[in-house]
Amino acid sequence: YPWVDVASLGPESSGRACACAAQAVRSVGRRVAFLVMRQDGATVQCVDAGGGAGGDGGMARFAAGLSRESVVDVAGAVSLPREPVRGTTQQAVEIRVEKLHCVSRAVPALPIGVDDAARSEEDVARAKAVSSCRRAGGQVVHVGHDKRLDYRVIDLRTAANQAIFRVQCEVENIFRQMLLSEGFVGIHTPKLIGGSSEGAAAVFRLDYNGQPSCLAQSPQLHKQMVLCDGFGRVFEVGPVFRAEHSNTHRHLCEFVGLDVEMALRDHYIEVCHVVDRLFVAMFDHLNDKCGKELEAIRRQYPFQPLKKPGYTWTPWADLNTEAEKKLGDLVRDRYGTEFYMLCRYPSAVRPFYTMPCPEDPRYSCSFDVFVRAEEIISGAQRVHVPELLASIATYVNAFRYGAPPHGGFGVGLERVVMLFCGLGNIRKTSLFPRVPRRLAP
Ligand code: ATP
Ligand code: AMO
Repeated sequence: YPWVDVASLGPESSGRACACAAQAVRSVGRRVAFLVMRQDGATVQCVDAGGGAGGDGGMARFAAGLSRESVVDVAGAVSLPREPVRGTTQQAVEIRVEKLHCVSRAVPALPIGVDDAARSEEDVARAKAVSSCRRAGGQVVHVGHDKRLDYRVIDLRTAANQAIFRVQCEVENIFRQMLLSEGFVGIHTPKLIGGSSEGAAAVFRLDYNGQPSCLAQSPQLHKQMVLCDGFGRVFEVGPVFRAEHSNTHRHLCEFVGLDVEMALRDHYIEVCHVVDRLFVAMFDHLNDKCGKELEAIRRQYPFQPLKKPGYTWTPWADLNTEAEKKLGDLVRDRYGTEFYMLCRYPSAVRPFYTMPCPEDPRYSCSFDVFVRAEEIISGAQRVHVPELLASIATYVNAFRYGAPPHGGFGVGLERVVMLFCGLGNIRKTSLFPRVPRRLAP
């Protein structure tokens, strides 16, 4: 038999699907077994009707005894099932098993089941109401967030999680492709650095061969230095470390930063235009090309509408989480969009490297971008005049040897996916999230 992908199985296919995981195993009598097999997020039902290997039903009994999540190699003929397949992720055809080989046997009692982890809160509530859900010790099995993360290796097998990380890969891909097509150069800056780059409070400190050092909170200082090196437009995709101490729905201690820095001709609005082109193209692409993935995510995590507006905020303070939400409601209701940019933040609430506005230095040449009322991007024009900068010697010196006016922005990859997909918690968009009390798996 030729090797086939489960996702592309059709009525005319015939072949062998290798290394599928047995998501569900069920037997009927002693001669018939049903296996729901999963490969790369697609599932198909395999029926062992007792015909294979001698026809005495031995193979069906072997199949029925397989533990869930065992990796199994199946060969057989594709046929249309007697009853149409229920469940939206499963293939409309089934495989009549002729050969079956268990490649790797999973332990019989899994700490969490993939079908349990795949259940939405609504599914659990509905199942409780009709009492038709699988029960363990009289309880409907609902897998809590921490338990999912403890057993992330199983949790990541759900259709929604498979889709989330495929969407994340697309976001990173579009970021690179689009910037490369506009003449940006990809760079890699050091993650072990001598001091904090954003604010001393949220920095991980460590010993670097006897010298005090930090894990980079952003590539900020080095991406600016590269700009002074004659690269007119650069970007970086790399890890960013923040010593966050409280658990929030949108902060990780390690995340993937998407950073941009570029020379400016006239005004920091040139950076805003890059952000606009990049993210409009990105969101259009996700809507056009990731329909299947977005549907799989929505099936488990339906989007919740935002609350109503009505809020006052003092003009010289930074926005807190609640103020961001209220602003989001107002913009959505007035302008019909959940993707917008806020410019000219008060200088006092922006980092030391931010350029004050020439016409009124109480404001700064800076902006943040919001999706569904939460920040995904921070950006600004930078101070390129050495006398105006704080004293980090190697950084300030870079501006003494000739430095063009420049600006840029930073985006959190996990936040883009969380907010685009309305997921509500950044732990869902990090493969192995690092939050204050979690260092494993
Ligand atoms: P960044 O820290 O990179 O600027 P951010 O979204 O955290 O991104 P901030 O301006 O720092 O933006 O914070 C905005 C608001 O988010 C804060 O006023 C606060 O309400 C909340 N917040 C930020 N960091 C934390 C944290 N570590 N713990 C709890 N709340 C936080
Ligand atoms: P800022 O500190 O706002 O700006 O970070 C930029 C973007 O990174 C994301 N982000 C986070 N994501 C997950 N967990 C966190 N703890 C976290 N903190 C921030 C957000 C945020 O918008 N140097 C500047 C950027 C620049 O001006 O170029 C900076 O780091 O999406």
